[in-house]
Amino acid sequence: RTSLEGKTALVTGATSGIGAATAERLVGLGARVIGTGRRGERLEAMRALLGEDFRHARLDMTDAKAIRNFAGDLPHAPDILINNAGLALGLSGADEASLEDWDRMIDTNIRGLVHLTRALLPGMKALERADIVNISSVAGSYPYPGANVYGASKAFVTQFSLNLRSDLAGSKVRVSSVEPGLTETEFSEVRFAGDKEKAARVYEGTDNLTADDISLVIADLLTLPPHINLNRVEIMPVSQSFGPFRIARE
Ligand code: NDP
Ligand code: 8X3
Repeated sequence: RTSLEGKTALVTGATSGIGAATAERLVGLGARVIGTGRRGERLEAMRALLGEDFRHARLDMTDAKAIRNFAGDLPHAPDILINNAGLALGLSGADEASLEDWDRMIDTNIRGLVHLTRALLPGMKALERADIVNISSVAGSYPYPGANVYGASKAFVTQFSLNLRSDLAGSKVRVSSVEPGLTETEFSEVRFAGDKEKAARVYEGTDNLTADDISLVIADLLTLPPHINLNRVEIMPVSQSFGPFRIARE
């Protein structure tokens, strides 16, 4: 295992769920973490919890100019970039879904992620070694009803990760697509517009994954010997598996 001591990690969406758990774990492993998100009070709470190894900046991933300024103001490129900020909005069929929701998922999960990555990539490539971990989803590989644009945005994240590997051939930058399944966070609360009861039902009786579980996998891949690149890591709780094809009959 390699050490994260002295490394700087940028974690987007560090105010909740997988991002918050990852920030905490990486600080625990000796990294200095810069956490971002829109909710300033959550970032302050993370700072109070994690101390001076956690620095933070408010950053809305749908704001291209803010991303450019944020990346330009960093004193140096991070050794580790965890592209985690993202969301699903709604579970309606594609003929009924809100275009506004679709735009916001595209702007956050795709546009924001590629803008930040593009801004940081030259600096990261110049480092002796660096890591990019993109949080995709099982929804990027397997279709399910109502996943329409969310799932497609995650398919983009996975393929972008693999294409980054192609473009970074010969460099020391590793890139991984981490693809979690059912993980209890604020994800479903956001998807169902704040309906906590509906969100809780998603996880009821499932022995689901937790944000901490995903942070464990992320820490694992970051501390593997530097010549090992996990291209894709798909993770499900044992309670989750695959359904049959749906066949409509006359
Ligand atoms: P949470 O809702 O708990 O966390 C989402 C994080 O993303 C928050 O920190 C939020 O910060 C941030 N975020 C959302 N929109 C924006 C924005 N416009 N600008 C900046 N930050 C933003 O959910 P998860 O922890 O579950 O989600 C993290 C990632 O994991 C997402 O990409 C999600 O798609 C993915 N994922 C989740 C799974 C699950 O089952 N939970 C499974 C597979 C993948 P803030 O609101 O403060 O801006
Ligand atoms: C989140 C997992 O299955 O709810 O990406 O789409 S799922």
